[in-house]
Amino acid sequence: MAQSPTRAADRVDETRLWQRHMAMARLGARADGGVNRQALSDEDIAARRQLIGWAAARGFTCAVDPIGNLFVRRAGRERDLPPVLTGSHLDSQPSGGKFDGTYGVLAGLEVLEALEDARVTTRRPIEAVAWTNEEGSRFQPGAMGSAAFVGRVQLVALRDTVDRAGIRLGDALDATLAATPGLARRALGFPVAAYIESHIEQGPLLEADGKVIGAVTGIQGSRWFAVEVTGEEAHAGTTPLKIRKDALKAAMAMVAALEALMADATDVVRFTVGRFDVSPNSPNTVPGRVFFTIDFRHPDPAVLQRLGDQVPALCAAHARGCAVSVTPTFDAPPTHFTQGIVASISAAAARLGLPHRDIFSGAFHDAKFLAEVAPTGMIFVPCARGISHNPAESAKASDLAAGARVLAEVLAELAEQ
Ligand code: HGY
Ligand code: MN
Ligand code: MN
Repeated sequence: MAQSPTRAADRVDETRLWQRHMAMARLGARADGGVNRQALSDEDIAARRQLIGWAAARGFTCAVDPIGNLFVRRAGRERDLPPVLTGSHLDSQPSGGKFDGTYGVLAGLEVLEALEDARVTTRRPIEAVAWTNEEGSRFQPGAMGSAAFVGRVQLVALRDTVDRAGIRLGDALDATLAATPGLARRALGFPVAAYIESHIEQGPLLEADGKVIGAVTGIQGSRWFAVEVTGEEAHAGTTPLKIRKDALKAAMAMVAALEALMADATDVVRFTVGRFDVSPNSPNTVPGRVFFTIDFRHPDPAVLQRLGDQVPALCAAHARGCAVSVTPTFDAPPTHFTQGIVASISAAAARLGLPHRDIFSGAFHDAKFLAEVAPTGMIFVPCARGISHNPAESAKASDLAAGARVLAEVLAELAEQ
């Protein structure tokens, strides 16, 4: 009897998917169980090499573009059609977890393997992609690879960005590309039929609701600023306060004023000062320089504009005789995903008997930029207590596999269109 055509979703292998997460987690492993695999680092290179190795073992071809976006391709029946893309990122926060970003890349690879195992062909090629520098921790801004892919930022302007050790992004990128030789090289950006990204929710809603799948409807807006306060180093014992240009005291006043500006009794505004560098950082020298970052987010573009536009003047108003520069480093308006794609994700979850709900993303993702050039959607799965950007980040193997099954259904459908 002819074997009934299996669905790729039926061939998603929970153990293979989980073991690959554990293998990736060893690349940049922290002693506390988390991951430190920052963009374009040796650890990132190791992760890229691991992905390339798994892809090659299955006969998938790999390609890379000038900003290091890494593509794993499964051919379609009509090879020249624009591919359906899926993926996320392999870079992590300095004290990140095993699943943020990695899940989306490995779920994409898992679906390519499941399609092979099910002997399912697709009209269009399907590619799993690892976007460069989604986190924006080492080099600002975030989602750099996907933003460059859609032409939102120019690579040439990014190459001179430096990390805290003074290493240029261009040099780290060249070293990364040189460390993965032999890959087909692509131009930056090409036509994409559709893009689906799988990701842990990084929040508590799915777990609290007892849902396994989130059909993501959109992403809130983000505005980042880099603030540099320049005062005058002076002796802590001999310098009267009234003649000091104390960069730390000024920066503290700025942050206090920003906190008052961003105060929101409904707790919708997200305001974070994540980096605060003081120099010379000596107990008995008045700080001459402070660098700090602002990460401000909101779902309403009017609020993003109204509050965000006040940031530079508010910092200047609390300069206390210091020089202040406020540089916008990221400005991404809210994103709303394609209705049809969101519906396909919900329908696939329903077909597979998985409890699901619509959900809006508080975190940004590469899908934010892909949505500018192609029908785009995201699949969320729960993570324990919503914890992320934290070594304690964790997820269940069964939930990861469930998300990959929904991904398989949706990709197979899109790749036949
Ligand atoms: O910051 C973000 O929202 C993303 O997790 N990098
Ligand atoms: Mn992420
Ligand atoms: Mn992240």
